[in-house]
Amino acid sequence: MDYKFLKIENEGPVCTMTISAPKSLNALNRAILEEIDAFVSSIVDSVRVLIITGDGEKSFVAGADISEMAGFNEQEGFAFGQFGASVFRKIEDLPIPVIAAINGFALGGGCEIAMACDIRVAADNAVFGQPEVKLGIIPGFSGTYRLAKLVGQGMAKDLIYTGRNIKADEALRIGLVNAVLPHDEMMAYAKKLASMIVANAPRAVAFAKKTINENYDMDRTEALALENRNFGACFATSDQKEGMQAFLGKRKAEFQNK
Ligand code: CO8
Repeated sequence: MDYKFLKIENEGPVCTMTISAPKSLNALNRAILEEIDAFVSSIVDSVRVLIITGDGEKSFVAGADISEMAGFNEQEGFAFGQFGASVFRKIEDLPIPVIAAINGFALGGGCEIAMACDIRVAADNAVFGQPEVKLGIIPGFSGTYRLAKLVGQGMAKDLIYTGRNIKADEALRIGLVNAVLPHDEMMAYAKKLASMIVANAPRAVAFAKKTINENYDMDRTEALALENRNFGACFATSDQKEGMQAFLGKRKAEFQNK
């Protein structure tokens, strides 16, 4: 499929999706969200890691498109929020790891799409914030939930109530991002992480993601039982046999994703 707002690049098992609407600093309108939705739904098994980034030097995603939202009534606001949140949930639920490579502004919906990813690496010029209350709205693509989960309620409330922007170093300090790199090294670092993931047993990585995501909202007993079930399920995969035989045979494992 041809996309107007997405650039898709496949390098072996690593796919990079670049959101590209440079005139609005890659702000997300419905058409872009529809393309992301279609792309994420079409990802094939051969893709083992997805990297999401923004086009240009300056911005990852500068939020939802304010010019599109400005005239919404209540029902339209509800529907747009619901659609955006469903697209981000699809990203979060992909059976493969997703790395956000944050190359600049990650504001509002930009911070929210980054938080739907598994791992966030930021360029040193990245700026994060949930400035929605300055516009008379609240984070609507699941930011109230994911930001509080990631950085704690106190810090989430500070950022969301004040709408203040923070730089990459503060985002690192509060745990919003995993790593900060010089701008021109950030994508190489994201790809290095991707290649480390790709070397591992695909089914095990998928089980790990599913387990971490699902036990997030469970109580301890349920969460530990889920881990126990999924740990057991790993032993029904041929990759577990291969991984352990390779270790014992002092050779490199060749995983089949089975
Ligand atoms: N929407 C639409 N257009 C935008 C957006 C945006 N979010 N961000 C930037 N643009 C446009 C600007 O209007 C400008 O367009 P033009 O050249 O036609 O005037 C162009 O991009 C370049 O922007 P600036 O000239 O402002 O560039 P600066 O470097 O001076 O500033 C900033 C960059 C700081 C990123 C600034 O553009 C800015 O503050 N942008 C808005 C950031 C923001 O408030 N984002 C949150 C939006 S709300 C949101 O994301 C809610 C998500 C949940 C939605 C729920 C649905 C109901």
